[in-house]
Amino acid sequence: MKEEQSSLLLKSSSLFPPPQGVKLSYGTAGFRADASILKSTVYRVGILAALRSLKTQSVVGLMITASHNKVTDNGVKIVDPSGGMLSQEWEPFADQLANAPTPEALLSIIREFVEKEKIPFDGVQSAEILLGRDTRPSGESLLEAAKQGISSIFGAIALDLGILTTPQLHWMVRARNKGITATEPAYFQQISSSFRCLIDLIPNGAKINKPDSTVVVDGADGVGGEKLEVLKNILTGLVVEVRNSGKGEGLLNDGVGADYVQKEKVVPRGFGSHDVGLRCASLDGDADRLVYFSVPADSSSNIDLVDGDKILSLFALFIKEQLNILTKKGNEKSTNNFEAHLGVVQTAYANGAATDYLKQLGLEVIFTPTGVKHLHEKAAQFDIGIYFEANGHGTILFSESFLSWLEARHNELTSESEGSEQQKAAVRLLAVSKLINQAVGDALSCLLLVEAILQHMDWSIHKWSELYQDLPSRQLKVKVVDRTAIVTTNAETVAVSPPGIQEAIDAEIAKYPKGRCFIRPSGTEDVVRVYAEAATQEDADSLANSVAKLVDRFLGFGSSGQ
Ligand code: 16G
Ligand code: MG
Repeated sequence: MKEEQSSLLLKSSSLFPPPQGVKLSYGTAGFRADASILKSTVYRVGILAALRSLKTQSVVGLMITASHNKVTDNGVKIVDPSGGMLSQEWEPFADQLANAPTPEALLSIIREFVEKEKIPFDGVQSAEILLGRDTRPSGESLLEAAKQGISSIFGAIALDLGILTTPQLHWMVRARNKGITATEPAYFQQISSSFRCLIDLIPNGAKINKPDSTVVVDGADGVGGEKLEVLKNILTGLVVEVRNSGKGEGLLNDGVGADYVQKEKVVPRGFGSHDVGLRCASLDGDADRLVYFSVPADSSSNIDLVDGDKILSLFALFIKEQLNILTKKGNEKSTNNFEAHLGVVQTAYANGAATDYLKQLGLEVIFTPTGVKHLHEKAAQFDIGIYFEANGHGTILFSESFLSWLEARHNELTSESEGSEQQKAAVRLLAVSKLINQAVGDALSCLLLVEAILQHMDWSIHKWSELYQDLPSRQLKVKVVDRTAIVTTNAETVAVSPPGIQEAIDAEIAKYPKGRCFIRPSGTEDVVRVYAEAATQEDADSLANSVAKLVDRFLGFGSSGQ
């Protein structure tokens, strides 16, 4: 590393001292903490982003958001050149950078890493980083810190894209590296036109004048609500009413948003008995999660939740149907067929009834640990891989080889039999691949796909919700001395440490019909999470409670000395 580079790093990092007595970890989805202690971390992630861009010789992204966390928190994460999450191999380096106590320690960590990774670091190569942030008030000054980090690496430039949803930034990084226009208008144009294409192909003509063609969306008082206000004006074929768009008095994620709705199973602020029967949806604070809900007739605050599992089921059903039409044996040449491998990916939080339903559709279902990076990786192994967490984060991935086959087949069908059912199925699948965000789960694009499929099927939210009945479940969290004492395996369904705890959990599960329960350390909060499912709500509650007590007995504050 050149002398000037080293002294620039020493000088600039001395302006961003790390917080005292805090150990930061890249976690499930980047660094997150109270915004007041994050400047140094964000500055250092700026350096990390520049190094990642140099290493990959591609554009990377840096997003400032704390998603569904409270408004006073913030966070930062990196978008890899593919548009996905930062390579997990780099996470330990991110932790080291964030926790280096002094400018000198920071410099030596960087030096060592640059050498080990053979990063071209001569100031000749250039690095480019796209920056985005959500609507949190702390975002602007943190973004400045990120810019300082980036400009402390010679040859690195930052392009500030301002306020964006997290999935928009992922989409833009991916687009940029593919040589496609990477702007917000281009993003809106792509998702609105592919939505329109699906609507135009609805059997028996568009049904947009039906009374339930309106979807009412809770924008969590965040960036998603703000962007949806723009998107809805360029959409045709759907009426969107946005509430909690961030323009009013309401506070981000405060009694609103997908995380609140999914966990509490109650209406968000601004919704109530006047919405009985309407199709409602909720985005999270950075618009990478989506859940639907409706307010039942006898209620003003309880909801009928239509979660990520049901979104996944709806998508799987539609894709499977279109694939069947496209590849059905007929008079076409058999060489034109492609045995597309369609699979779905879930986590242990998926409701047991959802998994049964998907299996019964004949789909291959696989499980991974919690966190988008794990699900995404597995879904990418299929020709068409659909992944969703119950909390509403998910997308559909199409492999390059399937897409090139689909393009070719589409061209062939268009010249041979334009307007045939098969040709329409090919157009629909191509439209889905453009509508759905291939980089990461995206609430706005998923919302449009759900709406297009519901119109296609001519289904109400109730019909959709009745695809299967969720098993009653309960989630609890337990504060413990050290949550890392829990080590899990089999996609987090079995705790291998502390010794004996799994046997004790199994003994509890055995007491309840259809009982299922697991524990895992949270990747975003200092707690252990307990999930339980059983045939009745009472049983699910009781199972969750007794396992929470077990966790407390093994690892709680009264457990030391055990
Ligand atoms: C993060 C993850 C989400 C996961 C959640 C679990 C991403 C983009 N987000 O929000 O997928 O479900 O963490 O939180 O990966 P927990 O570990 O606190 O339960
Ligand atoms: Mg989020």
